[in-house]
Amino acid sequence: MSEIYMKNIQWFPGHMTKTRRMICSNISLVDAVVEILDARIPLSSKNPDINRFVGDKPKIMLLNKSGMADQSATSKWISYYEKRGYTTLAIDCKTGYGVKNFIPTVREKVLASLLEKRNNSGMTGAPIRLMILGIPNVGKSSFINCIAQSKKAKVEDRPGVTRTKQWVKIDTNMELLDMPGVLWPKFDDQNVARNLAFTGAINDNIMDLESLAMLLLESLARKYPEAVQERYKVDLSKKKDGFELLTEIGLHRGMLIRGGEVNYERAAIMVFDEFRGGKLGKLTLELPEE
Ligand SMILES: Nc1nc2c(ncn2[C@@H]2O[C@H](COP(=O)(O)OP(=O)(O)OP(=O)(O)O)[C@@H](O)[C@H]2O)c(=O)[nH]1
Ligand SMILES: [Mg+2]
Repeated sequence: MSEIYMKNIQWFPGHMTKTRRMICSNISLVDAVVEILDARIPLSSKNPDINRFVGDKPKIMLLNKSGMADQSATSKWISYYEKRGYTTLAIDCKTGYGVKNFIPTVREKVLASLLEKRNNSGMTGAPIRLMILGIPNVGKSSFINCIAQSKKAKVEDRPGVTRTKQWVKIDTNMELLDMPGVLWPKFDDQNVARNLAFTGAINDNIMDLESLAMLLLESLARKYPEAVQERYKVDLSKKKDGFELLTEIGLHRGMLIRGGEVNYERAAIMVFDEFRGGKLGKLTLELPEE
């Protein structure tokens, strides 16, 4: 990631290197992989290394947090991934949307041939084992809790909550392997790095939130001007840069320090809380054709 946004150059934490190894050493224990993407950033949240780690294991993609994403964009992303051969579902673990389609899709589509083989050889009792992968904070543990209908895995609103692998038995037919979130060591595209930071996949403590909030506001003002105007009462008839937007929003919300200057840190934290909390509406930050 660019030095402008990072306080700390050592940004790829050691625990992620361990997770990458953990994926490779546990992959032979599972029948398929579930890759959870963030429906607001369905391309940026796709780990380019995962296919290499999981080899030819069957795979299903879930676009989670779809309740916070633009519905028409989510449909476009589903066709995008389906066209590329991935079975893909939109879900939301907060509301439960789409989750009931998961087990039937795994049984009837993703693992149909394996289950048929097991059936033919009389091995019907073996449980289906699935590894749950995805970037930090995307909702892997929430998804497991949603399927298990109980709080078996720890969930918090920050990246890096799950620190090691954990098997969760759903019933006699299914076991899910929760994994820590994993990123990749180098972002070739700055937009990808920004999208990950905007949505909360990277620890906020290692970033310059003020510059990041300015970039987020610029991006939202370009893609969803009505949402920004509606929420923050800024006039977007004239093009404004991120600094101007954050200043206007801070002034409007009365977030000032002594002397009347805007408290940019507070304003930035507020913008992130509101964006990540879905207060600006249902937004998707990237579209397949871009
Ligand atoms: N709005 C919304 N929030 C969600 C959804 N799924 C998860 N969350 C929230 O996202 C945050 C992270 O969820 P976790 O389940 O801990 O994510 P994780 O992928 O296990 O994160 P790590 O273990 O840190 O990698 C929590 O605050 C969840 O409540 C969803 O579908 N919609
Ligand atoms: Mg987790």
